[in-house]
Parts: sequence; structure tokens; C-alpha cells
Amino acid sequence: MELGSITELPADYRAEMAAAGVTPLWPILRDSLPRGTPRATCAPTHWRYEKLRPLLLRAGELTPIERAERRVLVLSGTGYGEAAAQATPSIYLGMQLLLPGERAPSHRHTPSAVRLAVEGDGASTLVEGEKLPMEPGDLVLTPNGEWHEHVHEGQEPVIWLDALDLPLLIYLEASYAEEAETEAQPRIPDRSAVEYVASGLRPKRPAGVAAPKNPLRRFPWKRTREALRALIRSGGKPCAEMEFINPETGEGVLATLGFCALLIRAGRQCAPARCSPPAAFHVVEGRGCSEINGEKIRWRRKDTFCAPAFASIIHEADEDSYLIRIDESPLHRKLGVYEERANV
Ligand code: 1HN
Repeated sequence: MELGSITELPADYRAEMAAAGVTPLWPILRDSLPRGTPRATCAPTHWRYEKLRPLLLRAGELTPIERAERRVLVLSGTGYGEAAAQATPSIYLGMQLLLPGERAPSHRHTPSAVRLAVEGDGASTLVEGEKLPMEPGDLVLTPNGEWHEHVHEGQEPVIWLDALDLPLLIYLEASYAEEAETEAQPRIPDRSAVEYVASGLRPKRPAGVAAPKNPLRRFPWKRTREALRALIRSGGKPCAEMEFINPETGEGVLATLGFCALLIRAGRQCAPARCSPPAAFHVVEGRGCSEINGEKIRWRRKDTFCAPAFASIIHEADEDSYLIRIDESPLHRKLGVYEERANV
């Protein structure tokens, strides 16, 4: 049975409803609850690094850091229209440039952020005083509420990809920031090099002393890459996948967004199950193609792309390819709506 539309209601009734601050549900019911599968606004989108890089470097000439605070070009998902500040419903992505000697001042906010280092050496993020170097492929966390600033002590431009749960926090009307009065924070060393040097080992703490809430804030690329290579050697499969986790709890690194590293072997395909959460992918190394809902995205090193809810995805690598997947699975799991369906 087709449900009634708004236009078949008398004009005086519609005017009286509007005046009373109400609206009928039936004309919008199917839109809110489509049958069987959600309707995605998010559309597959490909951002080529070779296009972003010159634009970012030009932003470096046009806008001094003092006039930008964060010199970022936001990756607008095509499904959300021009100049949209989102790639998926809950994932914001931006490419950030910091030039030698520059400093992006300290602040903290309710959205959580993760940096994925793309190019250049010598820059670090200071998070709650911990100095986290950002070398290409590194994953660096700035969970919500933590003071953070960026410094650059190297010689060449540094570029990284920011991923934040900002669209969700904006939707929740819970997004805000505070700026710090002070200059650079006191520095403690990177815990990936001090307390969490080997997986399966953590510092012994006396009874009653809790582990830090966000113990490991930097995942050096070298270790991630080695872990993927070991897994793929042992498994004999076309694709290996590792999850970034909090080593003290075994949970994901953030409450909202999940992060995985993927290795797809040269000449091989992998077709993961269609899953409910939308996702974004960043190519750390390699070259290949991903077919997303029938749309082919031919990617290269440092490119970024995204896929909507329940997307059918087939990855194919021309050479051994390393991707980082950012997805909304922690949200879906917490809400009890996480699903996987066969990739047909
Ligand atoms: C932010 O804090 C950073 O700290 C980058 O580098 C991008 C986009 C929206 C809101 C906060 C950063 C951001 C951001």
C-alpha cells in the first residue's frame, strides 16, 4: 500500500498543522525507514594526492599559519555536495600542511582526531605533552579532550591526513574547542618507544594504579608494515588485515572510529563482506583498483577514497599494496546495528 503524500491534504489543514508545530509522519515514513537497506547519501569518492599536493603547497604560500591555525584542505565527499566537510556520515577527512619552523597552536576539543602521516619528516604532534613524531605511514591519535599542537623541526614541507568524528559531533550539537593560553607543552617521550615497545608487553603497575586512558597514541608505520607482512606470509591469503587497538583494553583506539591496516598482494583480489558502516581508505603504499558499488577507483600511493554503508567492495592490487581503513564500526557495534552481508 502506498502511503499518502502531503499534497493530497487540504491546504487549510496543512497551514493549521504548520501553525501548531506538527507535521504528518506518513509522507516521510518510507524515506526515514527504507526497506531492507539504508539509503546512503555518502557516495564513493576518490581524492588523488597528485591533485591535492600542489593545492596544499600553494595554500602554504597564500595563507600564513597564523591566519589558518590549521592549514587544511578538507576532502569533500561527492554525496554531500560541494564544500562539504565530510566524507562519510561520521568521518571528516582533511589534508594538512605544516612548513618547516611552523607551529599549529595548542587546543583541545570534543571531536576525536587521528593523523595519518603522508609526506615529509621532522614534524610532531604534542598530545598532552607527549611528543609524537609523524613519519610517513604513522598513525597518531588525538582522542577527544586532549590538548594538542603540531610543531615542525625538519627541513621540508610535512603533509598528513586528519580523520575526525567531527560530522557526528556536529550532528549531536556537541562540537566545541578550547584554546590554550600557554605555548608549547612540557614534553614526555613517545610511549610507543618507551612503554609499549613490543606487542603483548605493558609496564607492570602496582595494584590500584590504573593504566592511562589512551596508553598508545602512536603506531609507527614500520611496525604496522612488519606485522602485515608476517601475517600474509603465514596465511597464504590474498589479503591480510590488522586492527589498531588500545593495548591495555584490547578495544579499538577510539570510541567512534575504527582503524585497520590492510595488505593486498600483487595481482590478487579481495572482496570483504558488505558491512553496515561506511569507510574511508588511504593508500600508504602500492597501486591498484577498488570497485565500489560497480564504480572503479584506480588508486595510487597517498590517494584517499571512501565507500558508503553496505558497499560492495572489490580491491585489486597491481603491486603489494598497503591501505589504512577508517570506518564507523565502533559506533555501529555500540548501537547494536553492526551487520555484515555476503558480497554478491
Ligand atoms: C583539528 O584540531 C586539527 O588539530 C585538524 O590538527 C583539523 C578539523 C576540524 C576540527 C578540528 C588539528 C581539524 C581540527
